[in-house]
Amino acid sequence: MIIKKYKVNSMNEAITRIKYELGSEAVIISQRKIRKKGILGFFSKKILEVTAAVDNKKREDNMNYGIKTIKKIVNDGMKNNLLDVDGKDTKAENIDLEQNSTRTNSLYENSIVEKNNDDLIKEVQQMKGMLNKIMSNPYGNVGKSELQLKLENSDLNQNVTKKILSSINIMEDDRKDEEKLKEVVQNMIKVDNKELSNAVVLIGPTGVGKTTTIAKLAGRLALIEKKKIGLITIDTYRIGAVEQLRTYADIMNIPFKVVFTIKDMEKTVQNMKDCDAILIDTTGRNSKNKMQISELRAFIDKIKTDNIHLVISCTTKNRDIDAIINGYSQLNYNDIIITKLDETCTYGSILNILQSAKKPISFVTTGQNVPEDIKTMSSEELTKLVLGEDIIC
Ligand SMILES: Nc1nc2c(ncn2[C@@H]2O[C@H](COP(=O)(O)OP(=O)(O)OP(=O)(O)O)[C@@H](O)[C@H]2O)c(=O)[nH]1
Ligand SMILES: [Mg+2]
Repeated sequence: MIIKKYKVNSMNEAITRIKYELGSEAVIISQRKIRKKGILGFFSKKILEVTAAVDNKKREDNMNYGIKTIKKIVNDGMKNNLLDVDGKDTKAENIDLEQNSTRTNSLYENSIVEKNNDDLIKEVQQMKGMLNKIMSNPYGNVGKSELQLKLENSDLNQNVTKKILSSINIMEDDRKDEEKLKEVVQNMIKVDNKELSNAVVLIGPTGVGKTTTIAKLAGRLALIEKKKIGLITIDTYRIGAVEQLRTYADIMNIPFKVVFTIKDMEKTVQNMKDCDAILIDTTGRNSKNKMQISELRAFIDKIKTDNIHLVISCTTKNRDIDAIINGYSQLNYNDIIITKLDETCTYGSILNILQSAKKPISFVTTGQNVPEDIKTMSSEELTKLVLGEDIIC
């Protein structure tokens, strides 16, 4: 037990000094007003004498607790950053600290050596090792498996990466990780190859390639598969949008109608019911604009189809994918079309999109040429793209 007296001008000053010298565990035992000693003291203002005490053992326990807490924080940080740090490599031999951390740690060491506490020294040394690892690895790559780096390099987002890695972890066979990876990714990609019939609606953000994809599909169905096709657009919003599709319709000699009002929608689809498939183009809408999405929904509800495809570009930023998928979810789309595969070299976004939407992929588009730059791909082919084993030129 340490007991100490403080002569101070106020209680505040006493508390500050006690905390600084004895620590926050110290308790005040007594306080009284006194005059300074000596003849001059008799005429001086009274001061405060505060007696405080602290239990040595408690202080030491606190310090141990503090070190354990810091160690835990460092450990957690390591786990978050490095995923599989097991603590084995954190021996004192690895210590090669940068200047700042050496200074901080030596403060700890001095007080510990004074106490002759071997356990504490060991713990601090372990902390040094761990801090050293974190500092020598600013990008957090140490401890990441090759597999994890491969997934990250393919632009797969964190959630999808975690999902893949945990699926691989619970697979109990002797195959190589690479083989397991392919199987896991392939199982995550669902493809919808059903024939296009009745009313087929394409929706999606602005500029992703809806109209071009409609023209490609029309070309494929009418010119190659020799089917009777009708074209409808409700995009009377963007200047030139109607003319864009009318041009394709004229070249392919396909009936083409423009729908201006919700009231006309049902009737126009009805009038084309002798077609094998009616392809309906829509206005590109900002997924964050609920009004625009609701307006679009009012049109689509009149079409009464379960052939709604959300068109989204492969070049969409990971962070925007979820917003688009969520924004359009109220339109109850059935499939995903991913466009502009030719504009990127990493295809992780394909899996990010499909995982976020939880819908199958129907088509991919691979360039601006109508009608040839559109195709269906198997989950095996898409897996190769996602894992960087194939590329679209
Ligand atoms: N590189 C590439 N460009 C494409 C592809 N598909 C469409 N485009 C181009 O993307 C641009 C926009 O295409 P649109 O078909 O007008 O896109 P949209 O979604 O109808 O656009 P809005 O109607 O304005 O919402 C055009 O320049 C197309 O040629 C593709 O697969 N690859
Ligand atoms: Mg368009």
